[in-house]
Amino acid sequence: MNGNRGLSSLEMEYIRRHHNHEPGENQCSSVLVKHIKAPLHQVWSLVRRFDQPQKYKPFISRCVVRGNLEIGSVREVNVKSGLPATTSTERLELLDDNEHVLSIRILGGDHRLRNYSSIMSLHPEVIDGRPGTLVIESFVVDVPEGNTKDDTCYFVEALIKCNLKSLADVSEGLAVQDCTEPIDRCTR
Ligand code: A8S
Repeated sequence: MNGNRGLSSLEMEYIRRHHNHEPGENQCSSVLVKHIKAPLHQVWSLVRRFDQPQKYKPFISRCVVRGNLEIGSVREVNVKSGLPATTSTERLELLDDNEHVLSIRILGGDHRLRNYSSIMSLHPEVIDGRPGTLVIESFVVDVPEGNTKDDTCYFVEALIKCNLKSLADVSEGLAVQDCTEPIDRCTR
């Protein structure tokens, strides 16, 4: 955990409710928070697409899901060049369209994240008087041989920050498109 620095009591309550990882001795775990100026349904429509992470994740070039999209579905993800990885195999653990929670687990791939599992939860909020979305993403992962907990957390947090920034950009773009016309139905 990041020592709960800068988290509001509401954020802490959401984390207690949805993000209860139990990191082992040789694992690291952390939570990131992002406020997005787009309504929850817009952000959720991107997050819930387990079969299309490339819609907002900037490092993913391709994704294939075998079989139907359901809990337990597995996706094969290709990573763009320039990163210390090319593929990742990931399983859908939880997809809750009522609570807006998505959880995935990494099963394998040619990267160093072993026993990685993450949870994303979305919560409606009001930002500057308009509908916005609070996104909370947490993870737990093994600390690889020869790395420290801090290094591992820093690496994963950096990737997730990029994903959340991009999620905000794409969702906010969709929210602006929604505003074209008629003007009175504009949600931003
Ligand atoms: C996610 C979160 C992460 C993805 C990481 C942390 C990854 O896709 C990238 C580089 C790696 O070294 C590991 O929700 C892996 O996507 C960009 C291939 C898993």
